[in-house]
Amino acid sequence: MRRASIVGVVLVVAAAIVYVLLRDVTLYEFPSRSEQLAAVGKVIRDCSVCPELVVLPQGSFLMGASEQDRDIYLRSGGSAELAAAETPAHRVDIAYTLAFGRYEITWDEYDKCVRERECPERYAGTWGRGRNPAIHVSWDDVTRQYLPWLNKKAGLHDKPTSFQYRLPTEAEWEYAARAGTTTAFSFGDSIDSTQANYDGKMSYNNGQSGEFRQKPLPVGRFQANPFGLYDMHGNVAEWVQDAWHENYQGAPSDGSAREGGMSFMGATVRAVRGGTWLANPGALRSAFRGRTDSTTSSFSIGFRVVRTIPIAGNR
Ligand SMILES: [Ca+2]
Repeated sequence: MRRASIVGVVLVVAAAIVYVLLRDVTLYEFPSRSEQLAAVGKVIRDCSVCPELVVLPQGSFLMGASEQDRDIYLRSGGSAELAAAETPAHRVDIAYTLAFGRYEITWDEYDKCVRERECPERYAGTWGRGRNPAIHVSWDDVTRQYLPWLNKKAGLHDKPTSFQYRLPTEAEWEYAARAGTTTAFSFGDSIDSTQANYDGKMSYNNGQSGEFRQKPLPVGRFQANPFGLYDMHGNVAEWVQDAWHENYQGAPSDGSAREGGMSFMGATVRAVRGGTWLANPGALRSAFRGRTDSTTSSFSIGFRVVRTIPIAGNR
């Protein structure tokens, strides 16, 4: 009896150690398709200063607004010009495994790069740092400084670029925000201020009006979406890789980013997604597209990171 309980304790401790190790060990690739399927929904972290990532399922989805989504948006006072940017809706296949940032990158995470003098110091406003999302960080700051630093910390800098941390593409971002849903938001066609951080005084599609908090909130305050991701709707809008294009004519269907596009004062205009803590509810829709140039430092724009995990021999 006694020996059995000692063996039991040893097994539990061993399992706990394996769990902790796995959580903090970079998963360069899945040994097989079955291990990749088993990992869907798991949270991984590649190093002590690395953000948590959620392993997403592969799949395909309709990118852009459905007719119903657009009708409700326009009826709710949405802009016809912005609605046109969400068309034509088109099928996108995400036929690879994405590990997607569980939260917006926080000040705690960003400032570790600043302390090592690899990222520029950025202003947090009067709202504090800690678990609040990092803001005033430009697309250029993210891609030229934070991501190279993070890849070095995770030991990914000398791996093939297909392993490395990067911004999500616009298609990947919408796939992650929808999380298998086709409604305006991952929780349905209306929204209230218990579900996300935005200008909750404004109602949408007969939803309740509520609180306008007038500031970014620490990440993870609201319920996660069906993929286990937090704050895809609201809090801070999020940089994506893609250059801005007026609509989805000619958009790729394989999840890749679009480059080219327009520039402003010599800087490429990039898409930002998800709406902000001071946005109207229509701007939090999964289909909604914002834009600004890559040098913009805004109190309402942050970011999250992703990386692809290939299956061995299948990069
Ligand atoms: Ca967000």
